[in-house]
Amino acid sequence: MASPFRKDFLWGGACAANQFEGAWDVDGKGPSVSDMCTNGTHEQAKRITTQIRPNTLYPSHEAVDFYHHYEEDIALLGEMGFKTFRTSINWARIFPTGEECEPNEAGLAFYDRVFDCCKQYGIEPLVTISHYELPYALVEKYNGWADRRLVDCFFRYCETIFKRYEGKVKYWLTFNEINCGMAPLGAVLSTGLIRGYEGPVDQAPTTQQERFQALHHQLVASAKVVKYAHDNYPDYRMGNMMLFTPTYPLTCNPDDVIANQRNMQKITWFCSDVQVRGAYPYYTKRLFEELDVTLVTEPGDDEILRQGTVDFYTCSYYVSNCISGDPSRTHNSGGNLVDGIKNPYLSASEWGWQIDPKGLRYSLNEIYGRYGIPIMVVENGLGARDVLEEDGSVHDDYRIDYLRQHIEQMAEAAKDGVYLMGYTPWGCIDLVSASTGEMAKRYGLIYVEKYDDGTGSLARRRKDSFYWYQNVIRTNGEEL
Ligand code: BGP
Repeated sequence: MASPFRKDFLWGGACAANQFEGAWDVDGKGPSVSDMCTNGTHEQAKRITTQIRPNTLYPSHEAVDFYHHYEEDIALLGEMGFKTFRTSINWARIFPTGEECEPNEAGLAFYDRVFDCCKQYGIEPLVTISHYELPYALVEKYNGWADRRLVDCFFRYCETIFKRYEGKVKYWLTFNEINCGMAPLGAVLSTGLIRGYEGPVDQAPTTQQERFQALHHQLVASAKVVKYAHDNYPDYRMGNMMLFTPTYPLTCNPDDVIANQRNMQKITWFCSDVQVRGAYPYYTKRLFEELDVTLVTEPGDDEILRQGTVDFYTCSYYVSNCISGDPSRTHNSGGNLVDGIKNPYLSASEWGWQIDPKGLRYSLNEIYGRYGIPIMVVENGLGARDVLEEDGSVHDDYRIDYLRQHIEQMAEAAKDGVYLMGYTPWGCIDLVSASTGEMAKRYGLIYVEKYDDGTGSLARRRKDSFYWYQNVIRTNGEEL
């Protein structure tokens, strides 16, 4: 049977600078928010510190050292047949404190080398401009995105990289999982509302007011740079990036249905409604009244949002959850940044993330039905413990099963008529977990010998999933 995927489907994988580059203070780079985070576990949250503490492990500092292994790593991605590679530029490598007059040439030159190397293997870079790499100096000075002045800092950073990588990069995503700024962890990693705060990353004291205000600044910044790119670089394709967690009504009780609809509006649709449609959605007024949020805006903001709509929609997809209208029901199911109630029909990963391949088909139809623009799934995958055999092999059939089931559902969505541009499963090279700081929670098709205590040779190994995915790409998804 012919592949349901487009001929130009962008098969690939995704990583983020802060989670795999390491070299956190090399060649003039400044510390980012992620560099101030210690390691943690599923049970014990990682901590953010205001200074680098002695005798403390900061997993991003070395990570898996892509900075010094990029040639070897990109060659492996090329061997798998990648058409695209999603990675981020580390803002703090380009503007170490966020406000220098001149960018850091050594940082810019590093990404030249990375993109040139991708080109050598026919791999199209897909660049996230901001993926938890806010220069920590902007937290100290401005309390992160709480301050409107970050819009200008971000704009200058974008002007710089758009100009520098013209001809090398075509696909750009503004903010990784922009909606995570509503959640406590996102208020640390994404919006940086933590001036002076030292403690567990899930307990930083922020209010809804502060979080939505910071989000407004990011939404304005995103729209400004999208418009700027459209005006100055007509070849550029600009995307948003959402954490997409579909939630279902726990039962067919209309109270559950309404509660779920409202939850979806707030968590899952709110930011993309702005980024795709160019205005705050109709339900904003009531939502803000209920959350006691009053936005401070500037004249012209509406115009900026209207003019800066994205060309394509992207999201991460890992889990689904259930929502009840009964406030006494406790949320007992996890996920990346958002939680909910367990779904009795689904199993979960060791980290409590519910596995729901059909939810992906459902989600893609919902997104396409709402917006009608091309969609790319830019994160998906199974965080699991792997066993490295003595002969260097890793038999990760559980990961192959997970990916196969999700690709099958993407194929169904494509047959349903959804315009799917591509698929980049998360952490194609093992890397540091964003939520826990662990190495043991691995997503990769490529194993890296690096462990939770910070030790390891950093040697790269091909997992079984590496060969499986190579064949998926070769057959454009016909052989799963
Ligand atoms: C998303 C982030 C990634 C990534 C992934 C997996 O929320 O965009 O940065 O890490 O989730 O999450 P984790 O690393 O916590 O398992």
